[in-house]
Amino acid sequence: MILALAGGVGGARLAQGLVQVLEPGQLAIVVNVGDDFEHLGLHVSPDLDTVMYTLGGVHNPDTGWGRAGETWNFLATLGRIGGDTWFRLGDNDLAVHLERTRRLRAGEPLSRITADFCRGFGIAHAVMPATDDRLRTFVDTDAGELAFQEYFVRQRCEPVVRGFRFEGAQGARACAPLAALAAAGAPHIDGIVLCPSNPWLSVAPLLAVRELAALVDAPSIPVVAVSPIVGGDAIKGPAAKIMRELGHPVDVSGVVAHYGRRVDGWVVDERDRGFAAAIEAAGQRVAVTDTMMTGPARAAALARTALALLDALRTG
Ligand code: FO1
Repeated sequence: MILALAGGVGGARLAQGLVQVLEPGQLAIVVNVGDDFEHLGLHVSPDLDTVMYTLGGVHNPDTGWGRAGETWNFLATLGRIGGDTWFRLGDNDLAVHLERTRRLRAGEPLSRITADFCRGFGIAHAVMPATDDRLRTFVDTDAGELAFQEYFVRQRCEPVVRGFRFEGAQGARACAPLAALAAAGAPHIDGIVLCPSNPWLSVAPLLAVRELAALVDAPSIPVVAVSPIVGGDAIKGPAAKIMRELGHPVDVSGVVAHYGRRVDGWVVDERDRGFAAAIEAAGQRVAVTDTMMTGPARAAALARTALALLDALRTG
């Protein structure tokens, strides 16, 4: 069983590659919920929906989030009557938020709701939130502490980042399906893939869930990370800006240093081949390949490279 830890768009893209290579029983995709928030009375789970829509083949390829071919009648009327339209909710997307909110209010766990929704979108692989408990990412900035979507969408990641807080992390436990996998432990979990998601905004809130951190830190479980920084920049999103603001080198070395010993092997892009020697000198393995997931075939190729590195780490 491979665990893939996924955040936003980059995570969803590699997840789409992994599901082409691994059978449903061989892969579990564990998704960040730190971006979740209550909006217009609805519980919105952006990263879960981005993974679900991408694996369901209905995502908007331009934005990475939301549905392809979406219509915006609800939002247009909301605007006319003075509602908040800064967070764009499409008509098809709305069904997921309404039904998720209804079932959460009925006391159902997010992991069970997610499993049912993914089945509805024809997804055979296991997709689950890291936790069924409340866990929220807050970003400390020069404009004060901001809730995640306030920072990311409303203020377009413009405030200068000083740090992060994952509210609820202390008590947040792995969701039931993940707890079962964690209990099965090393022999059952052959390896972990850290998808090329934002290390600070998406992966950190995943690793704030203690059972997940314990699996990543388990000496007997190899961990491979795909660098989200390519050629000194992020493919999408504010990772490079955040690295600059936190004083990290904005390149592969900055990401490698950030994860430290938690990662046993790195997959870096061809353009970052120059970092391979230093990574290996530090005792980690490295694979150099084209990490641009421009489509499903490229995502599957990158997944194969990451899995091959896990195999190499497992067999030593
Ligand atoms: N991102 C935006 O930049 N603007 C939006 O209006 C927006 C709406 C939205 C609606 C549903 C959803 O699932 C995601 C949405 N996102 C939007 C993306 C979201 O903020 C990010 O995907 C994650 O929170 C970070 O990866």
